[in-house]
Amino acid sequence: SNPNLQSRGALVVLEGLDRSGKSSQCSEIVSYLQSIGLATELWRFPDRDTAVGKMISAYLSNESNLDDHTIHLLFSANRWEKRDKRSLMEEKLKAGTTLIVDRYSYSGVAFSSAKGLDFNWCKVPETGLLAPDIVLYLDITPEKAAERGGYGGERYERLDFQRKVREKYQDLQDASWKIVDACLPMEEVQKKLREHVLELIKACQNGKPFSHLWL
Ligand code: FDM
Ligand code: MG
Repeated sequence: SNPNLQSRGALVVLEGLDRSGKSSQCSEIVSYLQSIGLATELWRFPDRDTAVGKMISAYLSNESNLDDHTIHLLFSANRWEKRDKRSLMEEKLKAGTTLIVDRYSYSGVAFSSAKGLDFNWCKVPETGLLAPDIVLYLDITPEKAAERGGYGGERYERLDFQRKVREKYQDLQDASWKIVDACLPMEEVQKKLREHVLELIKACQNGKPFSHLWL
């Protein structure tokens, strides 16, 4: 049989600035898909529970300092380590589970290049990871995002820096991206995301082939 025509789950990535509503919308989509009987899991990067994730977490909370290149590679390693022994991500998808992923390689490139690291250098360690079937970008200006109760105390949660990140996100957009206005009422954002995801899940059930970064 043609392996390209195997039914599988969808790899859905949500991206956006801090306070764009990503995490809430991720949980919402997961509950919705599960409620209509679709096998779905919520993933997020960084995954702070792994050994590498703990180093990332210490860095983000300013408990440790690392060279910009070093932390960039740790974020990337945190995605690669999900392939320990076997590709957990691909296995889940092949088993028919849809993965809703809160941040992925695009955050990796956008945040590190916003610090001044070379954009193409930032992309290299992500090469060969599974490409998402869709990137749902929750678009918001950093000013509007800041109005939503402000940022927490983590590194990167500053208006001037978020402005740079938004520009880098714009340079990363490709055909797999859907831009959703994050300032619409929450129910409308929710509705748009659900529509995109349901259409995609159908395509994946019909054997949409996998692809890898960078498309
Ligand atoms: N971040 C996230 C990066 O700098 N690189 C990455 O590869 C990823 C996945 O980590 F400021 C940044 C983005 C954000 C911070 O993310 C922590 P959460 O979603 O706020 O936990
Ligand atoms: Mg954050």
